[in-house]
Amino acid sequence: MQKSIYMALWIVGLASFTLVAIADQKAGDQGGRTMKKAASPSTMAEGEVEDVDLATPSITLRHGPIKSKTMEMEPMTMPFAVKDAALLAGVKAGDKVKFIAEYLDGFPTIVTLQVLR
Ligand SMILES: [Cu+2]
Repeated sequence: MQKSIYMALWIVGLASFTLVAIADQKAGDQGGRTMKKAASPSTMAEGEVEDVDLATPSITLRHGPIKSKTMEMEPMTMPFAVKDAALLAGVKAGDKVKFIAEYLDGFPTIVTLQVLR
Protein backbone atom coordinates (compact mmCIF):
# COMPACT_ATOMS: atom_id res chain seq x y z
CA MET A 1 0.00 0.00 0.00
CA GLN A 2 2.67 2.45 1.07
CA LYS A 3 4.75 1.40 -1.88
CA SER A 4 2.00 2.15 -4.43
CA ILE A 5 1.57 5.68 -3.04
CA TYR A 6 5.29 6.33 -3.57
CA MET A 7 4.94 4.86 -7.03
CA ALA A 8 2.02 7.19 -7.80
CA LEU A 9 3.95 10.21 -6.51
CA TRP A 10 6.95 9.19 -8.58
CA ILE A 11 4.84 8.98 -11.74
CA VAL A 12 3.22 12.37 -11.08
CA GLY A 13 6.64 13.84 -10.41
CA LEU A 14 8.06 12.41 -13.60
CA ALA A 15 5.08 13.64 -15.60
CA SER A 16 5.36 17.21 -14.31
CA PHE A 17 9.13 17.17 -14.88
CA THR A 18 8.48 16.16 -18.49
CA LEU A 19 5.91 18.93 -18.93
CA VAL A 20 8.34 21.52 -17.57
CA ALA A 21 11.01 20.21 -19.94
CA ILE A 22 8.64 20.57 -22.92
CA ALA A 23 7.64 24.06 -21.83
CA ASP A 24 11.31 25.04 -21.55
CA GLN A 25 11.98 23.70 -25.01
CA LYS A 26 9.12 25.73 -26.46
CA ALA A 27 10.34 28.87 -24.74
CA GLY A 28 13.82 28.13 -26.09
CA ASP A 29 12.52 27.80 -29.64
CA GLN A 30 10.72 31.09 -29.38
CA GLY A 31 13.84 32.74 -27.98
CA GLY A 32 15.82 31.32 -30.88
CA ARG A 33 13.45 32.79 -33.42
CA THR A 34 13.51 36.16 -31.71
CA MET A 35 17.30 36.19 -31.68
CA LYS A 36 17.46 35.15 -35.34
CA LYS A 37 15.14 37.99 -36.27
CA ALA A 38 17.24 40.49 -34.33
CA ALA A 39 20.45 39.19 -35.91
CA SER A 40 19.37 39.83 -39.55
CA PRO A 41 17.04 42.79 -39.74
CA SER A 42 16.16 44.32 -43.10
CA THR A 43 16.30 47.91 -41.96
CA MET A 44 15.45 50.42 -44.64
CA ALA A 45 18.41 52.16 -46.23
CA GLU A 46 18.29 55.80 -47.27
CA GLY A 47 19.16 57.30 -50.60
CA GLU A 48 18.58 60.01 -53.17
CA VAL A 49 17.31 59.27 -56.66
CA GLU A 50 19.78 60.11 -59.44
CA ASP A 51 17.89 58.56 -62.32
CA VAL A 52 14.77 56.52 -63.07
CA ASP A 53 14.44 54.21 -66.08
CA LEU A 54 10.88 52.96 -66.47
CA ALA A 55 11.77 50.85 -69.53
CA THR A 56 14.29 48.56 -67.81
CA PRO A 57 12.88 49.12 -65.09
CA SER A 58 15.71 50.37 -62.90
CA ILE A 59 16.66 53.19 -60.62
CA THR A 60 20.02 54.81 -59.86
CA LEU A 61 20.46 55.79 -56.25
CA ARG A 62 23.07 57.66 -54.28
CA HIS A 63 22.63 55.45 -51.27
CA GLY A 64 23.75 55.30 -47.67
CA PRO A 65 24.85 52.12 -45.91
CA ILE A 66 22.78 49.06 -46.87
CA LYS A 67 22.29 46.07 -44.60
CA SER A 68 19.57 43.65 -45.65
CA LYS A 69 19.19 39.86 -45.63
CA THR A 70 21.39 39.39 -48.71
CA MET A 71 23.18 42.72 -49.13
CA GLU A 72 25.69 44.74 -47.20
CA MET A 73 27.16 47.88 -48.80
CA GLU A 74 28.97 51.06 -48.04
CA PRO A 75 27.50 54.32 -49.36
CA MET A 76 27.86 54.77 -53.15
CA THR A 77 25.96 55.66 -56.31
CA MET A 78 24.74 52.71 -58.37
CA PRO A 79 21.86 51.36 -60.43
CA PHE A 80 19.38 48.86 -59.01
CA ALA A 81 16.90 46.60 -60.73
CA VAL A 82 13.34 46.97 -59.42
CA LYS A 83 11.25 44.02 -58.29
CA ASP A 84 8.04 45.65 -59.49
CA ALA A 85 7.91 48.56 -61.96
CA ALA A 86 4.98 49.95 -59.96
CA LEU A 87 7.47 50.86 -57.23
CA LEU A 88 8.78 53.60 -59.56
CA ALA A 89 5.40 55.26 -60.09
CA GLY A 90 5.79 58.97 -59.40
CA VAL A 91 9.44 58.61 -58.40
CA LYS A 92 11.79 61.17 -59.95
CA ALA A 93 15.39 62.35 -59.79
CA GLY A 94 16.08 64.35 -56.65
CA ASP A 95 13.57 62.44 -54.50
CA LYS A 96 14.80 61.29 -51.11
CA VAL A 97 13.88 57.65 -50.55
CA LYS A 98 13.97 54.84 -48.06
CA PHE A 99 14.33 51.37 -49.49
CA ILE A 100 15.16 47.72 -48.98
CA ALA A 101 17.45 46.09 -51.54
CA GLU A 102 18.23 42.39 -51.94
CA TYR A 103 20.14 40.31 -54.46
CA LEU A 104 17.49 38.70 -56.68
CA ASP A 105 18.82 36.44 -59.44
CA GLY A 106 22.24 37.92 -58.72
CA PHE A 107 21.19 41.54 -59.33
CA PRO A 108 20.95 44.22 -56.67
CA THR A 109 17.20 44.79 -56.67
CA ILE A 110 14.91 47.23 -54.91
CA VAL A 111 12.14 45.26 -53.22
CA THR A 112 10.61 48.07 -51.15
CA LEU A 113 10.69 51.77 -51.98
CA GLN A 114 9.24 54.69 -50.09
CA VAL A 115 9.57 58.32 -51.19
CA LEU A 116 10.09 60.79 -48.36
CA ARG A 117 8.04 63.94 -48.83
CU1 LIG B 1 25.80 50.16 -53.68
